[in-house]
Amino acid sequence: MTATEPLVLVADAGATRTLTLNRPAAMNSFTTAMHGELLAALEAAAGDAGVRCVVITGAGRGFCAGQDLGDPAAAPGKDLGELIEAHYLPLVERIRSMPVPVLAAVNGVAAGAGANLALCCDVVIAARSASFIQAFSKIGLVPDTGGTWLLPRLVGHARALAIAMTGDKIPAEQAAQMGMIWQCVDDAALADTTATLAARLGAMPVRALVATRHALGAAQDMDLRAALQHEARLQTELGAAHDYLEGVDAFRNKRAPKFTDR
Ligand code: T3D
Repeated sequence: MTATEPLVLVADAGATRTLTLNRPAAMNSFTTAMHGELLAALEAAAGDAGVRCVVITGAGRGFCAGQDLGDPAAAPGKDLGELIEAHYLPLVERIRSMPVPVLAAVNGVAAGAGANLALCCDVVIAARSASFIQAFSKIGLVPDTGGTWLLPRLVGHARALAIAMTGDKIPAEQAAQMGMIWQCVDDAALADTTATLAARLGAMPVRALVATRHALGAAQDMDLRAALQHEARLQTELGAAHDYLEGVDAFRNKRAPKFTDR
């Protein structure tokens, strides 16, 4: 890797934009510079009407090893809370507010903030050789990058607490079995499986998919009545949008729909 090589590679295939974390020698761990490039790439994807699905993956044998522990931003004496607020918080919020589905293609180990970066994506597909490590406890920290919120919701309190306290490596297959991620596939199938799902979701009514992400997240903190009312409000919005009219017309006329809303 040369000094000028991007820290995040950006590639388009149809309406899918793939963002590849590109610090393979350091397991794609986060420096301040890589944070800047990833956030900028996500902003660009959000603003590009031609992008209908985003994939985040890693170069080399790792997905992401969390914070680069050698980066000056994380040097002893620094306020780590400030680092989190400045970089990891905006990253999670940017991903969770993307106007298109976001997939994580976890090609190798995902540790610390790297694990939770994957888990905050909409759909996580991992290679069989990949693993997830809540590495924070091993260096005297708590899970960040949304880990305290995401993990219990994905796997339940008992598993979340044990995973976070032990910092044990959870193999991809076990992660899929316990519902931490969507799917574990053979290493050789990761790219194709991800590309196929990304293309499929990108051809769907992405505005409704994004509203579905929002609705499921919001419902976590609602009682049933509030969730029912929230669903009704969303159907009011979506039912007046182009994609609903298109979907119903295509169904009634037995033709393939062409969804364009974002
Ligand atoms: O500042 C703060 O801490 C606040 C922010 C918190 C957010 C966080 O993410 S805290 C958690 C930080 N991450 C970790 O603690 C994970 C540290 N890394 C590991 O535990 C292991 O490297 C892995 C399990 C990820 C992979 O193990 P393995 O045996 O497959 O590879 P390796 O040999 O350990 O790593 C390969 C290289 O990547 C190695 O460099 P070298 O010796 O070949 O020059 C290693 O130092 C480097 N590397 C891996 N992780 C990091 C890293 N370099 C800097 N920072 C890393 N996080």
